[in-house]
Amino acid sequence: MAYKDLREFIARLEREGELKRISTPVDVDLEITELTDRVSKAAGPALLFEKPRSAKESVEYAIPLVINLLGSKKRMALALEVDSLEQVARRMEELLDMKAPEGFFEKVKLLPKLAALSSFVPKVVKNGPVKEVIERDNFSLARLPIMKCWPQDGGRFITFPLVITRSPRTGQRNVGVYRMQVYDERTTGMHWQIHKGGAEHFRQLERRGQGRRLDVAVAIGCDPATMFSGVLPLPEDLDEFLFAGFLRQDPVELIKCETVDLDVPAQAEIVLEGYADLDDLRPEGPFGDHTGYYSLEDKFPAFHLTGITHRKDPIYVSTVVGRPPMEDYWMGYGVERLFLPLLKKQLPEVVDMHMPAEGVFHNLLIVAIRKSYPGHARKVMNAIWGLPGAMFTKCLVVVDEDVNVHDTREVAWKALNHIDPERDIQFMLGPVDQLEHASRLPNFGSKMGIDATRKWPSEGFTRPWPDEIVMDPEVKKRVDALWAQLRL
Ligand SMILES: Cc1cc2nc3c(=O)[nH]c(=O)nc-3n(C[C@H](O)[C@H](O)[C@H](O)COP(=O)(O)O)c2cc1C
Ligand SMILES: [Mn+2]
Repeated sequence: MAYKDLREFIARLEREGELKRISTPVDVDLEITELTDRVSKAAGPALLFEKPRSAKESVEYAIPLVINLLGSKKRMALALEVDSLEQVARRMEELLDMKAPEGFFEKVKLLPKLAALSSFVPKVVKNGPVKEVIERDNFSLARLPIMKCWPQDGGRFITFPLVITRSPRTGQRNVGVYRMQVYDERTTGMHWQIHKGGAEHFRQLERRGQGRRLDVAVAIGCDPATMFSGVLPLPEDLDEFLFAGFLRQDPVELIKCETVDLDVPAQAEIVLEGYADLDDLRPEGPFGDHTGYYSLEDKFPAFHLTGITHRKDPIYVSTVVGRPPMEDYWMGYGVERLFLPLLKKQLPEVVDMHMPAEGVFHNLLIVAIRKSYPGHARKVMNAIWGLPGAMFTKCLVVVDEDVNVHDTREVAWKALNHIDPERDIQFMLGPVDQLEHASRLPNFGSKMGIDATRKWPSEGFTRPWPDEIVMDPEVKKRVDALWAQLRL
């Protein structure tokens, strides 16, 4: 049975020994980060801070803060109610196998229309706990235990919001997790990066010239599949809440907002309603980011609140990013496993892929392929750089199928042995992630592909390729028997 809401997930984590309650008052300014970071690095549990406070503001918040909910392989699996993420990947494969159109784009385009998804279309309901308290006049963000994460951060940031918008062109909904810097009690920043769904809707409004305000609703604290759907790089015409329904095998319940024309999860803990204004861009940041560096100040739209609805006793969900690995790495790992079947549909030669934590998603992607023709690795590089999401990959390493991409020591050993750098490294120019700080220009820079496959005579490599050193199996057997006796 799908988790109905955040609480059911928290209760499950507690039963599994995957969540620790902290009743000691802890400061939302930096202290929660430091504690969470230590727990993250030690592969520890989710944390429920029952008494967040702010010494600076002299506040003891009435609302508890939960963090690191998805911060391990086990909790990612619990979130999606599977024994291992491979199970979700298999469900994804089954979904894709129901119809077999040609090519990745057709597949992806088809996703929203698949009959198998139709039973998971969000259900609009009349009542829901998120309406237990409706605040249209006397509302303020100051009651929420919003963290200042790192010393040089430009302020406090809501870090795990589900930002909901509707396309002014097609009416299609989008949900994305974009951080929100608190400017005052009723205004925040809206950090949707240039390539993301929310930013596209904002541009569409500008192009159409029909009004200057884009309705935005923000849900904080939902069932874990719904929260996770906000970080998925889904195609533009696939509603994240529909996909969340597929992930949880039960439709998401939505309910109408009070002050804007949008629907939000009825089981959410807290919903912020408001709009982004084309004429109100403000400095946003700096913010200690996924990369382990601060992303610098830049201009983003302001989000003006028009109301807040919440449960009687809401729980605020936060996350903190920084030097990897942290909670976001495990979310990225979930995305990697879920999207591998989709990648394999388009590129059947792909055997496996992995994004190591140190590469912070876009900086390093390792792909193992079944190599069938000369130049095959280059073909795979070009294809991956043309895919949504994967297009940002800064360093792409293509290895043969016998390499375990999850073992970075094995990858480094084999790849470094296999390359003649001048011959095997391919540079490419194109769009880069907005968080990229080393590229020559914001959002535009170079990428590198490394062909670390064995080189073939048909690729001009006519020297003999040596075998890997492997012990004779008979000898291994004899030594197995000796091993116990020798006590080495
Ligand atoms: C913890 C966390 C914070 C994130 N913050 C941002 C952000 O501030 N801005 C942004 O554009 N993307 C951010 N992302 C990535 C987006 O959520 C992700 O790219 C998602 O696919 C966007 O959805 P969209 O494709 O519908 O726009 C964040 C991801 C995580 C896991
Ligand atoms: Mn989207």
